[in-house]
Amino acid sequence: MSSTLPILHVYEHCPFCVKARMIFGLHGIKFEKRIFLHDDDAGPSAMVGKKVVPILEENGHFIPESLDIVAHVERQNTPLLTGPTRKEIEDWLSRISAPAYRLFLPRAAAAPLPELATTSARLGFIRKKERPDHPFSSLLEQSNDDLKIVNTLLEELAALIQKPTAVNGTLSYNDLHLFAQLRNLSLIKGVFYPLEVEAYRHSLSEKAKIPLLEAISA
Ligand SMILES: N[C@@H](CCC(=O)N[C@@H](CS)C(=O)NCC(=O)O)C(=O)O
Repeated sequence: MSSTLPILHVYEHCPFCVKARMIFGLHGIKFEKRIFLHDDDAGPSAMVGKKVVPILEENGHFIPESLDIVAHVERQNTPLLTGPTRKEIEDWLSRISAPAYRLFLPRAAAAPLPELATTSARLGFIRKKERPDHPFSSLLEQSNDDLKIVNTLLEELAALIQKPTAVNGTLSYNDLHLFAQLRNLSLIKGVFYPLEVEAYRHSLSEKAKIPLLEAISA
């Protein structure tokens, strides 16, 4: 019998995919998670005309764009992301983005991720993401400096978290963006989580049914 569950096509390391997965998990809606190999250009292109994830496949229709997927699920159910967003959270996310990405990228490239399960997928990922002026080796050499920045920012975040279940007290779009970033950080060893952040990331992981990446952290 063929499955009638919605299908989310994702990469495991992709923060945009985490946002799409979160909205299903938070609503308690079952879906099938399918992971493209990173060098499979044809699969996503056949669905939405370009190589991109996440893609929601539902009743023969394909929706790309994480926030369009989120809006679609919210429209079809009693909305959950009803809380206000806060500029402090958006500012915090933009400040952590560069150091977090420098730490994340070389570790993701070496991690046992399903989208990198073949040699050609992994090599393709490295070729696409590694910049000649910033080779992964130099990003790794910079890790201690970046860890200091990230750990200081996490101290600041602790003071901004209003409840472990929602950064602003009630679930909002801020929680999607924040948890997606924190989940990526969980791939990095040496990140220190103040109590408030630790409680928040575990609570969201559980509520959204998206495991952190600690088991494969480096
Ligand atoms: N605006 C899109 C961005 C999605 C995006 O950039 N996805 C990345 C993966 S994290 C992607 O598919 N990049 C193509 C690639 O890695 O080849 C969204 O929010 O869904």
